[in-house]
Amino acid sequence: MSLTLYYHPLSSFCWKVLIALYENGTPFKPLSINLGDPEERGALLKLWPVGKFPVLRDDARDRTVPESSIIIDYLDRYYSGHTRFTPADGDAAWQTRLKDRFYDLYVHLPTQAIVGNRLRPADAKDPRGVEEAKARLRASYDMIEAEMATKTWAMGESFTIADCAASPSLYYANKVLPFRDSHRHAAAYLDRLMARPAFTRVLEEAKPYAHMFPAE
Ligand SMILES: N[C@@H](CCC(=O)N[C@@H](CS)C(=O)NCC(=O)O)C(=O)O
Repeated sequence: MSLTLYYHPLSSFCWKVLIALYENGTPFKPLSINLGDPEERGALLKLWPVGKFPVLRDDARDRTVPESSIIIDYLDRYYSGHTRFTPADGDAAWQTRLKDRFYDLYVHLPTQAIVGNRLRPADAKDPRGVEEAKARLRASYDMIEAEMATKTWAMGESFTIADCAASPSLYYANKVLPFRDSHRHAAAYLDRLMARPAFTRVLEEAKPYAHMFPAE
């Protein structure tokens, strides 16, 4: 098996790539990294000095691929399967990538900021940053609500990289700023994502670690 994924079962950006791998049944070796363990963190830093996961190592092609969107692009190109994550058509391609960026930058990152604030010591909290992140999320929820009134997946009828990005970001966003009562189309979209077998599997595998998610 040539692919190894450096990841953690609770990490939201790792979920995005796991969904893509499970979607196509791509064989890979999962290597869970505990960032609190200096040796395991060192192994990750050696591959990608930024120190963030997911990182994919492909021994067959002697490539190290960081960044969730880039990993999915790489899988689409060299280990493609039934689900193609970015359409070949030019306009559909850039629109799909735009949605991938939207979910990462305007749903996932503000969510991460709110979760990150929960992990800060009491004397280092950033209430202003949290308020800004919540305002960003509210604006994003409104956009998603309008979009998903008429669509099954982010791009319409095909499941793409944008849905891989939407799955963890909406799942965790709903935990830090719930939207089920205020945005019913966005909530129905999250339900569809959670019922997709690849994401259901990711959620099941994360269950033993769920207690590590910081409450308030
Ligand atoms: N832009 C990156 C973001 C990756 C990221 O933020 N990963 C988090 C886990 S969800 C991480 O590694 N956090 C550990 C740290 O920042 O030290 C991607 O798309 O892969």
